[in-house]
Amino acid sequence: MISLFPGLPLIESPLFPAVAPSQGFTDEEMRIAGDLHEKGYAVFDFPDVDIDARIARIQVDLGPQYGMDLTDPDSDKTVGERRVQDAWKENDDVRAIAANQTVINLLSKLYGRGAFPFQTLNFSVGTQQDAHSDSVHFSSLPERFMCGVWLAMEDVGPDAGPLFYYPGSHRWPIMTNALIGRRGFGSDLASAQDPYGPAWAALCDVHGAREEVFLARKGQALIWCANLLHGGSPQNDARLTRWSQVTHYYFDDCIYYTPAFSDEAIGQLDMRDLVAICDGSPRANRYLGKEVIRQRSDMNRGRHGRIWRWARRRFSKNR
Ligand SMILES: O=C(O)CCC(=O)C(=O)O
Ligand SMILES: [Fe+2]
Repeated sequence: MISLFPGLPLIESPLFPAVAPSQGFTDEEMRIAGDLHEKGYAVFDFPDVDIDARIARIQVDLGPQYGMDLTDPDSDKTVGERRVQDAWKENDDVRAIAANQTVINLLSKLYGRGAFPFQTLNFSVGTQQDAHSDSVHFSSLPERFMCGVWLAMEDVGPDAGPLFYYPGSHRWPIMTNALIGRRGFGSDLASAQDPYGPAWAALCDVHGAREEVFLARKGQALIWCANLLHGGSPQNDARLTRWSQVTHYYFDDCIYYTPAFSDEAIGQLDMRDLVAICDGSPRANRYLGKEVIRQRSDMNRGRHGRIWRWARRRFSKNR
């Protein structure tokens, strides 16, 4: 029966309740799968016996990049850089967390396709990011084959800007340019998520959605589905750190692209050139088993096209 909808992740399939019992899940895997299906997120203990040592090394290694004064407990920790993107390229521990084989195996089982990590973000403090779903930044065709795994690298209290989310929002319409009536391909928006903000707020209103926060314990992790609405709560106490790592995963045999800068209906896709963190190899865009070759003209245009990449290297320090 599962083969009826190979274009949907197992945990997001309407057939999930009928097919889940025959997937060979352990009790813990079944709990995680059920939470993802129902609520769009699931919490688990990060499966790495060396996690404390890794966290300590990451804090020492990445610490200077954030420009905070860690020697003074009363100093403002929010002054400098809040995030370091793709530290996996230089830092073995960030890479080991992203490429954790137990997590990759779990995600592959939950989604029904091979998972691979493609991006890391390391935060020293809360992001205070507005509610958004990651699917406007990175999505797949077929859609929903993307997820984030957020790891608490210290205990996170209510004043440190904890992660928040709206349980069940993964089932709301996926935000696209078509939905809000905007052209995206080749546009030069400063923010990929701002144009969708009022539409997400309206959905929260009509659903009477209640925000939940994740007061995480160090070493706990949370998987969020591609379309779960989430963000970072306000950081009430600027003296606090909120060390955390997010790893974003895609799944095999998909087109990987940025919806905010695409117009799907007319075939203008801002496709990504990906490298899988777990083996360092490129992952081509594929659709139903066949590689999708981009048109030469499209390779130059779009947010991830050659012209944009050149301009970004030339004019910007860190985007
Ligand atoms: O850590 C947070 O506050 C949110 C991070 C986030 O939204 C993301 O990495 O996609
Ligand atoms: Fe996000």
